[in-house]
Amino acid sequence: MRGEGRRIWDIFCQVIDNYGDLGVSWRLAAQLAGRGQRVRLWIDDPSALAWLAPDGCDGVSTHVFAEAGAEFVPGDVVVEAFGCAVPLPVVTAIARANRQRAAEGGAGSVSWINLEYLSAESWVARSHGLASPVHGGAEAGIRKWFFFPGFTEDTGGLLREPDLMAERARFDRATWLAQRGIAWHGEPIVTLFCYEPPHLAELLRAVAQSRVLLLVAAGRATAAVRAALAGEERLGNVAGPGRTVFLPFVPQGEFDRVLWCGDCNFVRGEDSLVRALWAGAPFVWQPYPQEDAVLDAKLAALLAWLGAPESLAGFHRVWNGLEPGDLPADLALAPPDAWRDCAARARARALAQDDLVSRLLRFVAKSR
Ligand code: TRH
Repeated sequence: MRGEGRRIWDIFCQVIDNYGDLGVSWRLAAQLAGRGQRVRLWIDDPSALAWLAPDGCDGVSTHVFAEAGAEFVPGDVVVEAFGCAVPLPVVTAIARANRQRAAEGGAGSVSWINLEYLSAESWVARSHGLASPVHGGAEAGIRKWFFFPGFTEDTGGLLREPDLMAERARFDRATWLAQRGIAWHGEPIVTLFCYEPPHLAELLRAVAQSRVLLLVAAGRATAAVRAALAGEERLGNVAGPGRTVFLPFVPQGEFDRVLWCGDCNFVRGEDSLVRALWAGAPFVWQPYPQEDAVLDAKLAALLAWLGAPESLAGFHRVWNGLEPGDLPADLALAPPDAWRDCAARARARALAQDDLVSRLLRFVAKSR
């Protein structure tokens, strides 16, 4: 081991689609570096880093996933993000390094960690921290540890920068919007980061008819909104005082500020859900599209952890196409006190816990 507490990390990430895999891996890498760790991030497709993290981060270097071959020498911790299956030479190198370290007098083994997807489901706590040994072959004897992020003390926790809440408290949305040339006259702000939710047109209709500013995130959300708006415009449904502004891709820190502007934030997937929680305003979540039963279970678990009032839970079920009926869009445009209280209480509960990186550092210290 290289100096107590200061380790070299190899984080492996394969981009499936969207930005969550890279977004979470980068955030983890940057936060580890912020705690004095050295991180090598191995990615198959780094293209989104150009906007997600244009300034890079001291202590984090990026590498080509496929180039982790026979020459690879692992640092102290290998993280496989979201079961991306590290290349076989990496596994072999972990086994070799562990044999060498043992022969040199037990300098501590390489920790091999599978960082899993975030879910509020109850099985997460049961699976967090389990190890899976490799049987047979040259790699026999090494163990892969499963680290599950989560919303409770008995899981791996949530990623949170140490200074995030102080920055949030200092944030002034009028100034921020003005600096970005976005006209704002004090009307409610709703932000939208989504896939292709079935009731999107209803939301856009309601926005048009209210005095609301809708900020739409770049990429798939913008494409979905433009497509829905085109249909609604043909029907003459979207004339009114509400305004829709399409945002460019912005770095992760700026994306937080988009959410800090929102009186209600529509988010999706994994990372933006957590960012919406830290933002503290009411939010509506669209899980990554999967079979209805899986989606239903994930959503129900989150709503239960949130202690969501029935109006918020029902809104989520309709928004995600899990329940028939019209979308009560006006609730999201002027969130009721019950939604605001729920978001504030959930954030306070999460803030009272250690963040993911603190737990991961402790976990690694124990699992070597
Ligand atoms: O992009 P996503 O839909 O990612 C998804 C989910 O993580 C899902 O769980 C996973 O299975 C799938 O990818 C493969 O949503 P998510 O997780 O919110 O990630 C978006 C990231 O992009 C987040 O880190 C915020 C960042 N982002 C910016 O920094 N700036 C932007 O302008 C935009 C639009 C996003």
